[in-house]
Amino acid sequence: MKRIGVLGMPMDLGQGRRGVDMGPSAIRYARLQAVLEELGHEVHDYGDVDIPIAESLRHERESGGLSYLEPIRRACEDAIAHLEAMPDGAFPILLGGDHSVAMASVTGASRHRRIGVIWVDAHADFNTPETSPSGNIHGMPLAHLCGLGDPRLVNLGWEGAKVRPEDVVLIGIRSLDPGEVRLLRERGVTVYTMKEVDTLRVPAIAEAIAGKFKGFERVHVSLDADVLDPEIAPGVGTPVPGGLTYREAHLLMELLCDTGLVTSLDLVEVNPILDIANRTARIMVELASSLLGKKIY
Ligand code: 5AB
Ligand code: MN
Ligand code: MN
Ligand code: MN
Repeated sequence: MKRIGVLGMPMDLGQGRRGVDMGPSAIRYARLQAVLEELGHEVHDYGDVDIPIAESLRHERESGGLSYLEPIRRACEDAIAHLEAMPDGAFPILLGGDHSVAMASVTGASRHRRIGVIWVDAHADFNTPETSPSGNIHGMPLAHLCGLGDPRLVNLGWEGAKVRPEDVVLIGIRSLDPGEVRLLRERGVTVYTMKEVDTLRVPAIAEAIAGKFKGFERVHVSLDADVLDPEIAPGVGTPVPGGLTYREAHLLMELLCDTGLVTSLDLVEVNPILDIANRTARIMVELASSLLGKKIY
């Protein structure tokens, strides 16, 4: 039994297509709390962080090539404070929102500790302001967490990197920008693209991750809905064909659960405007339940 703390960040400032700000509602409507309580967990929902809507911020859009940097920074600082106020030993679930919210969750999880990060995504989100083709901050959180990029984002919470690049594992990758490829190689991040998912298969990847993070006090899973194949998860802003199947995604969560290592989770990038009858939010809730101990038998 875990004490789970849910926090929402209804924010779409980090990406070009509107709508992921409705992700926290969609995930709650998909019965996140009830599903986790049925597994025997104690769940406390702390509500949402206050986040301004894009329409009220038009004058803040441009800040040196980074769209909405200041409001995103403020929202993350606010979320970090909420996460730090959760009781010791709680298992935080952060509901996005665009993926820039992970700058808050990983920061919250990493204080004074070496942390492993498992980034489950079609994209690496490893752009810096210099390499980004879009200026959208949701394509940059992981680089900033590793200490690369704009100091205003690198120094969220406290000064400096929050995770070592060699303690980061990416899974499901199938869309990278040229600058990301260079940075990921240079920094020694472990990358399982869809090619490795197809050839090694999920069990071998999960086993390698369990070995890599053995003995870590904290391991964070950041789950971007667009890692799933768009056929099963249409409600995402940046769909890329050829993603994880329904069973591959569940198996990954089931095997990560078996490692007993995971201590926090993000559910991000669900876009209800583009979804079909909340299907994508429902799958994200199911995946959370697999990660948090759902057993068939
Ligand atoms: B997501 C792109 N690499 O930087 C960029 O959905 C897409 O959080 C980023 O993974 C996708 O704009 C960010 C082209
Ligand atoms: Mn992402
Ligand atoms: Mn993505
Ligand atoms: Mn996305």
